[in-house]
Amino acid sequence: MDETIASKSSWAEPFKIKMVELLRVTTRQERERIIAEAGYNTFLIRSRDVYIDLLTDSGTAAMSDRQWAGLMLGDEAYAGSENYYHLEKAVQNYYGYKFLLPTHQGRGAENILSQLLIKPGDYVPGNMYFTTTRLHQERAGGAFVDVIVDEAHDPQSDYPFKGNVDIAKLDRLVREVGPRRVPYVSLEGNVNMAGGQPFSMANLKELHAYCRQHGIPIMLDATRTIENAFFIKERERGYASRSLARILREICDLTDGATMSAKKDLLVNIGGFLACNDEDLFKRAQNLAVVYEGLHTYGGLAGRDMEAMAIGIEEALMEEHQAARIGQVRYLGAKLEAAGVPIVKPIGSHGVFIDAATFLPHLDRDEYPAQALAAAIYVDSGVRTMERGNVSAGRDPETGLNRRPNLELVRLTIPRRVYTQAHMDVIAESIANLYARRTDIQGLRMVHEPQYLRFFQARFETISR
Ligand code: PM9
Repeated sequence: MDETIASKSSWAEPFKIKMVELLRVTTRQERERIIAEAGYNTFLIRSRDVYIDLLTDSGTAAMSDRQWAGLMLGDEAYAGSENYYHLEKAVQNYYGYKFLLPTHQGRGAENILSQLLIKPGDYVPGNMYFTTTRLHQERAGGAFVDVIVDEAHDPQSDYPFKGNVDIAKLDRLVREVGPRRVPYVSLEGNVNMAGGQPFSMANLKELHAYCRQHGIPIMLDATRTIENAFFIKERERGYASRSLARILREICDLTDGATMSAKKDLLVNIGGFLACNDEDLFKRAQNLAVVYEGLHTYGGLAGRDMEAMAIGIEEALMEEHQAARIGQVRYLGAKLEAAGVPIVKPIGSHGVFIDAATFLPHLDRDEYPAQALAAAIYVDSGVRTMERGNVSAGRDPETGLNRRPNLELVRLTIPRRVYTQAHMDVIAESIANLYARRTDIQGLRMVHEPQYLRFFQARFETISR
């Protein structure tokens, strides 16, 4: 590692606080009422009723003074905003793709990409599903096929690159259906649903060689790929002295295009993009953007949002930023581990994932242990977390049954540059206390199930024994 604060044994936030947002603390009695009114779904709680918000790292970052200053440079022209050209230059420079289409957020880009590349009856292999990504693939007529390494499905495996693609699994699919039924491989950096787990550069190189041989493009979900680059630098031989910017560029150069939710790595509250090297695909994407997003030079964003995103790319690539960001996540994870709380290993980049199936062995998967645990954590301390298990996985379109994934997790997602170490201490203490009383936690019954991405709006009741 470079000789920065990050290279010392302890780390500190590489910023100081200029403005604060006051928090409200509720009573346990209030929280019991609030969670029942929210149907035991943390997405349905009002933000004012939350003490520490670990629901997501999406759009929740604190922007820097440079980014806020960038907002004032917003060129709010309908067409050809200056900020679009700044963003285009930044994406070309750091991600290396030739063409850029801004979108309102990640799923806007996923929608366009899926509609353009997937035909009914196609198969889209990927290194574990992501909720919105798979939904758009399915709505375009494709079937998602999980080709991630087996270790990713085992919360206890401490394999350092659980985001890797299992090339043998991919090859089995390609042989079975033929390469023409595989429009692209969907490759996610720092796989969210596996606990924020990276792929290695060696694996990507192997995947690239395989895909070139079979004429299959690789489409990167670049949402947390700078965090993936951090792990490559830390864990993979030959990368310790390379900059995150160089590693990011090497990743992108091995892929054909990317969808991006800029609300994560890029430290903005809204925004995304689709980027690629194929001009024909780009032209068709620009055209489809006017149906769903807005004109191709703003894609549903204000000019100021694009400016903040362009600045965010540079800040996200600062080594000390990532060292502190991932250091904070690890600090919380280590505290929970020390208290005996079962968590996914290795600790990922964007949050600590509690293994709810091990935490609550008395609950069946169809009593939604992770949903029940997220509700119990909120009642205990006002900390808001998110279910990433049987509710998020949804139903198998063929059987109509719950998918019951092996990973039944509660995600404690850490917003970037928002909370302090003292907040981490409070969170760890509350969860450790709850772990001691875990047998009191009751299962849930789903009483309202929306058609799409049910985890956002589903409602539950407690099952009393
Ligand atoms: N991720 C998250 O909290 C926000 C929505 S789901 C609760 O983790 C990946 C890897 C994501 C992601 C969103 C999207 C969609 C695509 N890929 O939310 O539409 O983690 O900007 O991005 C969320 P948008």
